[in-house]
Amino acid sequence: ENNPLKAAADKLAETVKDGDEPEAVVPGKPASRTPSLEEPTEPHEPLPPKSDQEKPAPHTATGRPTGGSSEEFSQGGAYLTNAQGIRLPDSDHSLKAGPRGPVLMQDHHLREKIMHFDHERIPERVVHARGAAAHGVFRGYGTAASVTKAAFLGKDVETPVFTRFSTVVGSRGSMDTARDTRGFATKFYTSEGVYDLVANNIPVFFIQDAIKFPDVVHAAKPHPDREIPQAQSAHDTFWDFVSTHTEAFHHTIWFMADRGIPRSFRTMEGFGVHTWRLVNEQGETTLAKFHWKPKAGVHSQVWEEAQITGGVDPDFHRRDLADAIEAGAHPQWELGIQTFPDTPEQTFEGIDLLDPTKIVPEELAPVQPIGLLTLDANPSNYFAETEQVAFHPGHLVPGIDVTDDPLLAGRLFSYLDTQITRLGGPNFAQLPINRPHAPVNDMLRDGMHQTAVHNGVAPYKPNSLDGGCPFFAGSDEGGYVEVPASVAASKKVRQSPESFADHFTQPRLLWLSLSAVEREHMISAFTFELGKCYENAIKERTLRALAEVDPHLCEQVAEGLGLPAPAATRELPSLRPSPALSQVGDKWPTAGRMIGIVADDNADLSAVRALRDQVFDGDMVPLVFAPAGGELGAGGDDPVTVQRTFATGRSIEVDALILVGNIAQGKDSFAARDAKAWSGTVEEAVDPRALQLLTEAYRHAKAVGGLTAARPVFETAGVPTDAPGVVIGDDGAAVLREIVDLLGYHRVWERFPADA
Ligand code: HDD
Repeated sequence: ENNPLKAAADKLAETVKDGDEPEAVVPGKPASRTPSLEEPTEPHEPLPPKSDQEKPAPHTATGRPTGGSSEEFSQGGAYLTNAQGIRLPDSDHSLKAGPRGPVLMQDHHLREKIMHFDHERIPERVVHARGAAAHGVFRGYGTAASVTKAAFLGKDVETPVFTRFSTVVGSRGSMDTARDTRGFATKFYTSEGVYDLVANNIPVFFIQDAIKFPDVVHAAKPHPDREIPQAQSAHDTFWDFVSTHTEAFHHTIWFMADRGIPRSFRTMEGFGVHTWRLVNEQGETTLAKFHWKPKAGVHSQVWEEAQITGGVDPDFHRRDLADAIEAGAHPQWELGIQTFPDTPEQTFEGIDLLDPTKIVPEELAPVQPIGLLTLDANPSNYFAETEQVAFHPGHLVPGIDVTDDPLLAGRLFSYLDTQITRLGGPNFAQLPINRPHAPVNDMLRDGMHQTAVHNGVAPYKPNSLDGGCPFFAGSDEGGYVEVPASVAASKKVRQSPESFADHFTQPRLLWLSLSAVEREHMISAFTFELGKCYENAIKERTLRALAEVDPHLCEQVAEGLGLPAPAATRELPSLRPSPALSQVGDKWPTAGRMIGIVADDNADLSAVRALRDQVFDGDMVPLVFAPAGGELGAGGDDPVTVQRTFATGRSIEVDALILVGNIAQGKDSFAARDAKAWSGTVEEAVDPRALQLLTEAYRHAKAVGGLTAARPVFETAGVPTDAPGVVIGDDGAAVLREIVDLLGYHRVWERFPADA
């Protein structure tokens, strides 16, 4: 009973037809498998191993499994062992000839420990090296059934997923808040096999042809001589490339906009960039672009905030994602598609759908929701999961196929190839995080890091020795059948189509669609980035490109650089703005936002407690800031735990700030001494660190509030109490209500009227 060999043999016997009956396989005896000349035609489970073929024992003598999950492999039992399972009495001292004598070569434990350590790092991803990820679930709405047969998009079908967010340029240890594009890659473990949507938070790409990927990446990475700057585009080689290769301009202008410095992974949109070909049950095809829409709204940092964050909390986005999930504020995105008829031209409203540097404005083709992604669990091991996950745009399921986008073609090669270096061989699909949740029977064999113990003798097709296993699956059995799309018969050329030639109309569309404050941010971003370049020729060339986008943009940046503003070479097109491209204007849910409450021992602690509770009640996160750690009101009935001291906390962590007291420093207090060490002065009536918290939050257009007792802090800081988004009152609950209302718009932009 429960004998897998017998069960498999019985199953096999059932599938064998009359008149062709083989001898029954008896466990322990060789099975007779007379090869038939023809390949069998009925699908069935793989044949059992022959009786003379033993797999490694599935259990140890103590009954512990030797295979299966990774913990069972490498982490079990109460005693420290070496990699061979030998228990160890000591792991702190090398084996020596006497306590002060030489270390002995025969110390095999020392050698194994150091050998393994020496190889702990694997090559980082050549791009997107820095990332953070989470597990989750995707629920299909069933709304896409008319255009795709992909099973995971079916109504209420739930599919486990793993999503990794990343920056592109920086190394693994670089800061999260660099101005950069963000990766947004999702692995769907569907019932039909793995589907990867390898997306970015910017809807277009730098290049139209994958052959130029090494060029753009070499230009953006640190200079090859000194290897600086790290995780920055603000340097000569990047702008040299972008200004001489203007098809990169559309992507570049997107990350010079606020999209380049997201507030959180949770507040980013995602875009599949390419046009994909969807196929429904009837075999009809539709072209489509994928969009992720964050439920929390699209929201960015401001530039100074991003720079401060890079120093005080380089792990800001990673921490934010993990904290939110741990706190139960599970981030969500709706997946949507823009659909276009699959015409022979593959264009829509004059836009070439095969050009990955072009968007289709949502006002022309609405984004139609097809499912919901919820990230609800943090990885338990960064290396095993986040580092070893391997995405590939060619991991597709039936119902989703490729188009002839030349950028996509190169990606379909590159992602598989890169894993061989990064993960040390071709068997990375066997790593736990990459394993499909659908059965795998691939006939791929051997190679570095092979962990499967395959059965059978015939990993080839056709065969009769393994009973014809495994069988082919056509469309009806869920096989992936490529769409028989026509291929243009033409001569071989190294050329782009004429329809890829316009590099400036869509950058202008973005500029025209932004709000005034977003335009000011973009002007500052260009001015900063080009200001970091040394070569005037590069700045001048970029200004010429900016002139083709918009004269105001060009003039303002030129003024900042101290250079003359060139004129456009053509009459700039008047375009209808696309409001969907702006991040400003909508109101969003405030759940999961962070509210700083600033107090000290002299503050009204009952007000602090009440505020803290009300913030929690609104599904937001309160952070109590105080001059020193520990508790406010320590020793009293109901002390308040301090989450951030003035030394460890900065305003960048919070979305809004409420001051409860006047935070004055007693002359001999710890606060006064600490503030003196920090600022060199104890003159001020208000702790200078509280002033900094307030002025920073104010300058970064955050809602700030205070109880009436805190007025002196606002006055000393020079923050006008009647400015937009500044709320002072006696009633903490009322102050918080107003603050939360302001938070729905993310920032108080009207505080700084923009004139762009
Ligand atoms: Fe790429 C990683 C997204 C163009 C070659 N890419 C990578 C990741 C994302 C993207 C999100 C990180 C995946 C992860 O978290 O592991 N890449 C994009 C998008 C593109 C794009 C949206 C354009 C539409 N990429 C692109 C091109 C090439 C590559 C044109 C090469 C010809 N990308 C790679 C790569 C990486 C990668 C070298 C590095 C690590 C990896 O694949 O696994 O193969």
